[in-house]
Amino acid sequence: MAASAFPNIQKVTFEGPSSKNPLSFKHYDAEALIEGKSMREHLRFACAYWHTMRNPLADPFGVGTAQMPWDDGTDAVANAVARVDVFFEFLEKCGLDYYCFHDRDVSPEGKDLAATERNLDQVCEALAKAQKETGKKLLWGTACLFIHPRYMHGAATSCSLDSYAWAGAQVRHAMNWTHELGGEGYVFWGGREGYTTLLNTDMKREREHLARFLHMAVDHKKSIGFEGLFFIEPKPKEPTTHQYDSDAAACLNFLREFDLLDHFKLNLETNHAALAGNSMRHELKTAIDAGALGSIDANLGTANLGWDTDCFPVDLYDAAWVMHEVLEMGGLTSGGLNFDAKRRRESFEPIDLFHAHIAGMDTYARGLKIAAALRADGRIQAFIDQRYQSWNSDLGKRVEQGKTSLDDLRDYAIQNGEPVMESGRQEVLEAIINEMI
Ligand code: XLS
Ligand code: NI
Ligand code: NI
Repeated sequence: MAASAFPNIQKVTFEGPSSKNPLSFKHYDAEALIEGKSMREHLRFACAYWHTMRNPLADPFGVGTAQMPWDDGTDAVANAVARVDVFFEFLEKCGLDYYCFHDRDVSPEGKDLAATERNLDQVCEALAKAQKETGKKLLWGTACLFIHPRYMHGAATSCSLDSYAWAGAQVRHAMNWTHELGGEGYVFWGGREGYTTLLNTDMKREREHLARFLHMAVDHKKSIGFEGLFFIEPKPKEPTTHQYDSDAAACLNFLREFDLLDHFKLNLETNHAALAGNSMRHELKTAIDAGALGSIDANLGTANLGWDTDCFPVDLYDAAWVMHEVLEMGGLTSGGLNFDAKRRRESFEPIDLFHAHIAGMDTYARGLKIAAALRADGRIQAFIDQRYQSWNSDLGKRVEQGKTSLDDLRDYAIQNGEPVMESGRQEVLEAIINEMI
């Protein structure tokens, strides 16, 4: 092991809500039980390699500000390997059990495809070793098909077959390593799988190519015996004007249209839901009702900005609803809560990496507690059940079973006269949530 990258920081521990120590957990108590299961098992926190190790904190108007004293700033493989130890020291000290990575976060491009593959092999060997030493696990891996200029027109939806082939090669190799590292899932986020303008785009062909690409990925998965889950991560735009996987419903439609639904679940990101103009809870319900929620990228957008600002998730309402839906579906299985989040450009010191993750972990720990409290309280669920009471009648049941006609409905309406309405009581329900928070 190399010298410590964070020599003045001890392992972060749970000190409880009254602690004023910024390097402690106030709510995340890994072994504490909620609904009979430890917080660690409920939350399955993961750290994003790209943000934690590689994000320089630049913006469109300014250069990066992040201090990374362990990084020599070069694209050398040795530098990439050196980052691995730093990353695992961070995971250990911050109490994060899982991580996620793109191939290009961990290792640089080489002079050609074969050299690029060899670079990834070297760094992934270091990742395997570090996992073994620390017991940390890979939540999911993925291929970066959006940074390099060869993907300017898209990857699996490129007008260029040559780019499409490179993308396939990259996914193949990234999936092989995800499998080798015991990854629990593999993500497809189609950053450039969409269009900037329809003026130059054959949308029908592009969507069909994407489907063929995903089918090839499914075939490859089977051929190497990878048993992890495949996740599609919806996002409506940015960097494209329109991304084909725009939201959960669009993804499900795509998967259904191209006979892929059995092979994919969704990785939903809070900030992407906001960009799509949906609440995260809407996205979660859409996926869960289709049996397709796989994993979650936990972050937070900046209201009214319209950009994927990837702030650390510190919104209690958001976290409570996310955890409520997760509890309702019976928990995340192979998925987790991945902090796809970056510090603000002004939070440039290494210690800010700790502050940011601690804030996110504590927020989700509280979200979990609030969600469990809402379920134990039961008033909201009881209200919903009561609201649909009329459907428990004989006619209601027959409608739900598909045993009625419009004639039956008419007979009933004639007999029963004008429907009597009841209040939706939204404000009462909102007040109950505030009570729990
Ligand atoms: C970008 C996406 C990306 C995916 C992984 O907005 O969230 O980070 O999670 O490729
Ligand atoms: Ni994401
Ligand atoms: Ni994102």
